[in-house]
Order: sequence, then C-alpha cells, then structure tokens
Amino acid sequence: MSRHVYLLNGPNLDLLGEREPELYGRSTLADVEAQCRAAAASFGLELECHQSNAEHDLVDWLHEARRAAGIVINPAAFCYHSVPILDALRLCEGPIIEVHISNIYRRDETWRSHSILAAACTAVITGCGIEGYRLAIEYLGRRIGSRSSP
Ligand code: CA2
Repeated sequence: MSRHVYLLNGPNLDLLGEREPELYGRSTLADVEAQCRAAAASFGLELECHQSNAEHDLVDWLHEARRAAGIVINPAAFCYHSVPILDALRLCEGPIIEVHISNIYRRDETWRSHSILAAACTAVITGCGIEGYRLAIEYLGRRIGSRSSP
C-alpha cells in the first residue's frame, strides 16, 4: 500500500509570510512544508510537496496522487470555481483534507465562505492558521496507520 501523501498548495501561497500576516501569519511555505514533512515522517509517510499558480499543474499532481495514501490541499481561490480540480479530486482514491489557513466562514468577503471542492473532500480544516496543515497530516497518519502497526 502507498505510503505517499501529497501536500498541494494553490495560487499565491508561494508568497505566504510576505503579505497580510494578520490573516495568514508570518511563516513561509517552506516552513509549512518542513513541518508537514516532519509530521509525515513520524508516521512513516513520505510527503510530496508542490505549489502552483496554474490550475493545470494542480490537476496533473492530483492525477499523480490518484492512488496515494492521502492528499492535503489548500486550493486557495481555486476552491471557489475550479470544476477541473473538483473532477480531479473525485478521481482520487485516498482521503483528501482541504485546508484553509484563514477561517473562510469569517471573512468580510462572504463569497469566500463557499468552497465547491469541499464536497469532494473527506474533511475541511479552516481557520487554524498554518497548524491546520500539520493537523491534516496527523489525521491522515492516524487514519492510514504507522508502518509498525499490525
Ligand atoms: O485561508 C486560506 O488558506 C485561503 O485558501 C488563502 C487563499 C484565499 O483566496 C482563500 O480565500 C483562503 C489565498 C490568499 C491570497 O494569497 C496570499 C498568500 C500569501 C499571503 C497573503 C495572501
């Protein structure tokens, strides 16, 4: 069985830590990926990390991840309209956790509250800051089970 988990981040998250720290904090995407890699390793899981501002890259990585043990995805603004990403998520066999750093239900722009992708995901974590990514990895780790489990 696969021990690979994908961590995918969508548009603008390459600039994490550089803008709007009151909403998104001061950690960079490299910090997030390092923390998640460590969390995944503690469950004997290997983490594949990717970020892109292009929808087709995310679709391609989801195709790669079709038989992965799990997926953690922050689709960023693609969550509001991307049918190609929705369809690609539906092709994936493992559990999928959608993560948002901010609480999308508590934003001034009310249109940010509805992710069309959530219906294709196992769970959604929103508003826990960058900790949400680690929580998602830990959930997957427990759900998949560590290598030493019977
Ligand atoms: O809270 C989240 O994680 C979001 O997915 C972030 C997206 C936003 O469009 C969603 O509504 C919620 C991207 C925010 C803009 O990108 C930035 C990246 C780094 C720093 C500031 C903004």
